[in-house]
Amino acid sequence: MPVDPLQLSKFLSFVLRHKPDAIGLTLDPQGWTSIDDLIAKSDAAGTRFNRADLLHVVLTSDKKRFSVAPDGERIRAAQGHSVEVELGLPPQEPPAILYHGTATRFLDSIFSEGLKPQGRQQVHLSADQVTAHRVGQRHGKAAILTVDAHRMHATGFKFYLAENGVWLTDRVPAEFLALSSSQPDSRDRPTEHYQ
Ligand code: HQG
Repeated sequence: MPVDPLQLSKFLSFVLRHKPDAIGLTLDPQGWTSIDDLIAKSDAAGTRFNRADLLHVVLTSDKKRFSVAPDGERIRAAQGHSVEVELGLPPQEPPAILYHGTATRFLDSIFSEGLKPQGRQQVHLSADQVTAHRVGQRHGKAAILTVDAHRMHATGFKFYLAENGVWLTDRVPAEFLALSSSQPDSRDRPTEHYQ
């Protein structure tokens, strides 16, 4: 039976970000795992796909969720982990303003506690509002927050750019947050990659 790329992508997110042990897989400290091992262990657990199916998902993933190492032998999720990983990304100077999409019902808590990684390893930010809006909509009525990344960086906070264009930081104190007044429009193109 042909492999459904969406189902395979969801399965890969599950094992490479959250529950590698569900199929007996081990990630190295940077989150990489052997492609051969992944295929074999998935098969043993009842999810059958081959290398071509996997590479198809890697190449066509709308958000470039997965990265293949230069040696072609290993794969990891680019970001979004709840398991502890050290992606080994170098700290980078961020754009002056970054965006975070959330749901309106979280705003009171966010403005009192700041942005926290919650179930993930880091807070996820985007360079454009369209992406932030889409991320926020996953949780309910979307609200877009602006993050004064310039001032955070100048204060000593570290920022990392994941392989798929998502910006990561450990937390965002409330003093660096503001509610964005503008709605995303068609001139604000997403920076994420599309098929
Ligand atoms: C919120 C998707 C209350 C935060 C996306 C968010 C992204 C707080 C939720 C990636 C809070 C966590 C990550 C506080 C943060 N009080 N709520 N103090 N601090 N929150 O899913 O950023 O499609 O873990 O605003 O595109 O929504 O899976 O994080 O609403 O890149 O590839 O707590 O996941 O990528 O939700 O999404 P999440 P996220 P994929």
